Amino acid sequence: MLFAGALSLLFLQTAVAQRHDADLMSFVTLPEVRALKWEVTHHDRTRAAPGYWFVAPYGQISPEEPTQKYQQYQVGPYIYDNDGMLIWAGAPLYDNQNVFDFKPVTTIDEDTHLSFIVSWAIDESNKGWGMIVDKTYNTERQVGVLNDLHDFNMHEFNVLPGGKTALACTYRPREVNLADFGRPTEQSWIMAGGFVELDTETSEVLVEWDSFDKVALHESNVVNAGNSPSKFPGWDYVHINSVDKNEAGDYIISLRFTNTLYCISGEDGHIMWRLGGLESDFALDFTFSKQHDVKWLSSNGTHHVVSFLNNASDEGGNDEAVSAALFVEVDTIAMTAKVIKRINRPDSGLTRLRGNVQLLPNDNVFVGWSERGYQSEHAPNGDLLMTARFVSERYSTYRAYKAEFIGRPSTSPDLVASVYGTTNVDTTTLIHVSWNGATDVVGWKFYAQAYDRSSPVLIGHANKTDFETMYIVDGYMDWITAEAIDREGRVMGTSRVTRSEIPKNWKAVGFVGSSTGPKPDDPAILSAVNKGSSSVSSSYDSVDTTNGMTDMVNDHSSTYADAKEVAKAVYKAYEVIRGVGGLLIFILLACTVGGLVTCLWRMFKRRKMRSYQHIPSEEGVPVEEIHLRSHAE
Ligand SMILES: *[C@@H]1O[C@H](CO)[C@@H](O)[C@H](O)[C@H]1NC(C)=O
Ligand SMILES: *[C@@H]1O[C@H](CO)[C@@H](O)[C@H](O)[C@H]1NC(C)=O
Ligand SMILES: CC(=O)N[C@H]1CO[C@H](CO)[C@@H](O)[C@@H]1O
Repeated sequence: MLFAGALSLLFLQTAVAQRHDADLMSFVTLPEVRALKWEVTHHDRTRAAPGYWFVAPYGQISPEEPTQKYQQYQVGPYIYDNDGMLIWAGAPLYDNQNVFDFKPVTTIDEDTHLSFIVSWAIDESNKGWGMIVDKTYNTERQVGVLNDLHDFNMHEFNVLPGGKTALACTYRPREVNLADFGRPTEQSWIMAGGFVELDTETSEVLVEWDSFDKVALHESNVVNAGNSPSKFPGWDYVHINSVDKNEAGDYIISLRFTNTLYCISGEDGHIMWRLGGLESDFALDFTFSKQHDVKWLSSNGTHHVVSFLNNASDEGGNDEAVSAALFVEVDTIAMTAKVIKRINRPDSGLTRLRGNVQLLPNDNVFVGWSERGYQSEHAPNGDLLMTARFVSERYSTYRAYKAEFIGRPSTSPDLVASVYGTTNVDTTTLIHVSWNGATDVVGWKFYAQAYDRSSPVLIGHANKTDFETMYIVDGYMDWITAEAIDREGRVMGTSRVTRSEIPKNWKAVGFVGSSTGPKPDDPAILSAVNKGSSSVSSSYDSVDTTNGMTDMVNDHSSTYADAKEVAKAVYKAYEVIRGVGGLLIFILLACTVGGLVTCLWRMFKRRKMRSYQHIPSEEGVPVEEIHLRSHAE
C-alpha cells in the first residue's frame, strides 16, 4: 500500500518493455536514447580480454531522407561493456547520422582516443567527416573532404601512429579505354578505388593512390569483356574496403572485387605484390575471396603478417561454406603465403558484407561479423570465448572493436526524481541517475536539501549495476543531487541540483490531505529518523533499503509522522520568510531551523540513533553554483 505508487510504476515499465520495441533499451534519464540490447553468450569469461565493445549500429547503409517526425536515437557510435551494458550512447551528438568504423585508437599518445566516420548528408550539405574525439567525447580533429570526391568514404578511417595523419578509402569516377577487354575503340566509366593519406589537422591530402591505371579491368570479378560500356559514375570494378600502412611506409589495401590484397610502395605508388586473385605473386596454400579489413600485424621488409576477414561470399553467392578471420604470413623471398591462424565464424555462417578482425593486446582475437552486430572473441588458440549479437534484427554494425577505455564526459550526470504518495506520511521519492559515457563509476551517493539554500544531506547510496541506477527513498525529497563514486570512493562527478517532479494535481492522483499536496521533507530530519531504524542499513543496497523503510514506517510511524509535521512547519516558516527576505530574517530562520533540528535531534537520540552524514554547508551560494565537491577531472 505504501509503495503502491512506485510498484505500479514498475509494472507499467515492465509492460512497456514487452512491446514490439522490447529489443531497445529505455531510460528515464535519457528518454530520447533507445540503445540496442544485446544477446550475449560467454563461453569462458576467465580468458576474455579486458575492455569495452565499440560498435556503430545502422539501419540502412546510405543516409536517409530527413523526416519531419520525431526520432529517438539508435544509430551512431555506442560503447558497451563485455556484458552488453550501455556505457555511452553517442547518437545524440551526431543526431542519428550513420557512423562507421567507430574504434578506439591507442597509438596517438598514452590516452585512448576514439575515431569514426560520420556519414555524408543526403541533402549534400556536407560530405561527411573522419572524427577523432578524446575521452571527454569532445572533438579533437574533424577531417573533411577538400577535393572533388563526393563524400568521406565509409569504409576506413585509419588514424596512423602519432595521430598526425590518417588513411581513408576513395571512390572516384574515371573514364577508361576498354583495350584490356580487347575493345580499344570503346570507352567506359569506372569507379576507380584508391586511398588518401590526410593531414588530420588541415584535411590536406598528403598522398593519393588510385587503381585507375594500376589495376586492370580483367582482374575484376564483377565485370567482363562481354559487358557493354557503363555510363557515369561507372563500374565499381575493384571496390576498395580497407587500407593500412606499415613502418616502412608501404601501404596494403583490400580490393574486394578482385579478391586481392595489394602492397603499394610508399615511395612511388607501384604495386609491390599482389596476394590472391587472378594475378597473385604468391603460391598460396589457401584461398580467400570478397575479403575485408586487411591490416599489417608485423612487417620486417621481407616477411609480413597480415590479418583480414575472408568473407568468401557476397550478396550474389558464396565460394565456400563459412566466413573466417585469417592471419597470413607472407614471405617475399620465397614468395609464399600461409595461414598461421584461421578462426571460422562460430555459427558456421557467412558474412556476406563487411566485418573486421582485431588482434587484442593479450593475443585474443575479436571479430566483427557485421550483420545484426554478430561478434565473437577467441583465445589465441582460437577457442571461442564469447559471442554476442543485437537482439534487434533491424540493425548491423560495419565493424566492431574491443579495447580498454577511460571515458570522462564533460557533461554532468543526468538525474530525474519524482515523488509519489497518497498521504502526508507515505510519500516516496524515486530517483534515476545515469552518466552517459562515464566508465569506472561503481556507485552513486544521493543528497537532498530541505529548501533551495539549505545544505545537501546524504539520503542514501546505491551500487551501479546498469547504465541507469534507480534508487527509492522514503519521504518527499527535493533539491536532489547525485555523486558518481569510483572504486576508491572518490567523487568523479556531480549532477545538477534537481527539483523532484510531482503530480500536477495531487487530489486527482488519489492524495488524501491538503489539496496542494505534501511539502518537501527536511532530509536532515528524515535521515535522522531513518538512522534510528536498525533495519535501514547504510550499505549500498536500494532494494533492502526499500524493505527496511517499510518496516521502519510500520514500527516507528508515530516518530515518522512527528518528524514530517516538524519538517512541514520548518518549511512553512521558510516559505513565509523567503517572501520577506533580508539578512536578519535569514539569520532568524537559520536559528529557528537550527533550534528545531536540535530539539528533534535530542528527541530521536533517545530512540538509539546514530549520527547522520552530511556535507558542509554552502549557504548563500546560488543553487546553480553549488557543487557538492569539484569534479575529479
Ligand atoms: C624477418 O622475419 C623473418 C621471419 O620471422 C626472419 O626470418 C627474417 O630474418 C627477418 N628479416 C629481418 C631483416 O629482420
Ligand atoms: C556494493 O558494492 C560493495 C563494494 O563492491 C559490496 O561490498 C556490496 O556488497 C555491494 N552491495 C550490494 C547490495 O550489492
Ligand atoms: C579457405 C577458403 O578461403 N576457401 C575458399 C575461398 O574462396 C575460394 C573462391 O574464391 C574457394 O575456392 C575457397 O574454398
